[in-house]
Amino acid sequence: MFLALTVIVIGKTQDLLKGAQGKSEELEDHHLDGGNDWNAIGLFVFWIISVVGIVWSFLDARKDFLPEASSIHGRETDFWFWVSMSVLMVAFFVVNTLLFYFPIKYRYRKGKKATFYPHNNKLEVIWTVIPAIVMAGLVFSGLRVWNKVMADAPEDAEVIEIMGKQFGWEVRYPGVDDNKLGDYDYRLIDDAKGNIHGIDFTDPNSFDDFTNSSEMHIPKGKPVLLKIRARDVLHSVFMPHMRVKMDAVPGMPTKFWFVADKSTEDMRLETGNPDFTYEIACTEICGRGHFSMRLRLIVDELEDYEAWKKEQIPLLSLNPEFIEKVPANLRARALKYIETDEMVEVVEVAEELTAE
Ligand SMILES: [Cu+2]
Repeated sequence: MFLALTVIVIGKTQDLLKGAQGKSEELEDHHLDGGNDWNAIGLFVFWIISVVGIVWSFLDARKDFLPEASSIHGRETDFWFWVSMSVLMVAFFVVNTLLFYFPIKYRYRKGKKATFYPHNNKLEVIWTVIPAIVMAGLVFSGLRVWNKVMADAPEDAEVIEIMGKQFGWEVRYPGVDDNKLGDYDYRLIDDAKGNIHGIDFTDPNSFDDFTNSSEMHIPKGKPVLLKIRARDVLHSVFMPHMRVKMDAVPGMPTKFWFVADKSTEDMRLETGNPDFTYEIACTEICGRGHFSMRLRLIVDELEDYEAWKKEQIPLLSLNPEFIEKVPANLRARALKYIETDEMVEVVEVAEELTAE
């Protein structure tokens, strides 16, 4: 196919060169008359086929579009996305229709002379000012929404940390007692000893922190502040249904706050799909296991979320040896998380299992 096209193009070029060298008398009628008609019509047909293709591919892809956003800011950003899309589509169709129509209207015809029309100030002003106003309108309305999304989270927001690593997401919750995440330091990361987050146990806020790497729970209708970080390379937190996307950068914490207002259960009813589940994906190619960085996201009703939180076991309870890192004056407070009823139970079950 490509070779055939090359041969045709070379042939055409040779004809044109002959024309330029003044040997064109008998070529003129054939190539510059009939040929021009066909070129002009061909271009316009190409445009019509393209329009059909564009409309078809858009309609065909609609079934794969994301459902309506499940977050408040998400519906606002979607609205402006579609406003921009509509403006661009109108401009695209008008400009290209003219572009492909002009070769027909102004094609060569015997005896027809071209007009010399080098400049028109009025036209220049119109096609500079109108797009400038429309573009500025789009940019500023987008910026207004962006500033809202990036503003500080409300005081009462649920703070949750999500950390990207090769390859998976580690989620840390501030616990039920203080709603504050404990400090961390990358130098404290110790996979072998279970401190994958590098939590600093000299900070009492860390005592009740609990973690999860298999799924993430968030409450419905309450602001959630995601504190985002990465342990090794660049990752990117993407919650498509929430329209949340933010890079996770090693050494440079980022954040994103939002309000999810449709629970997983709501979405199951809305989509009619009993298996519907929200998800988090990594959208930064971060290595060979990038594809596997999928995390289930569960949006619970507030009461269910609070109940779920109470069932979770703090990291300190799961790894009592971390008590060694706790300064002596804070040990009494830390011990509370080790000598709990649940922990006694866990130890008993573990003993039973080993006995078997
Ligand atoms: Cu990643």
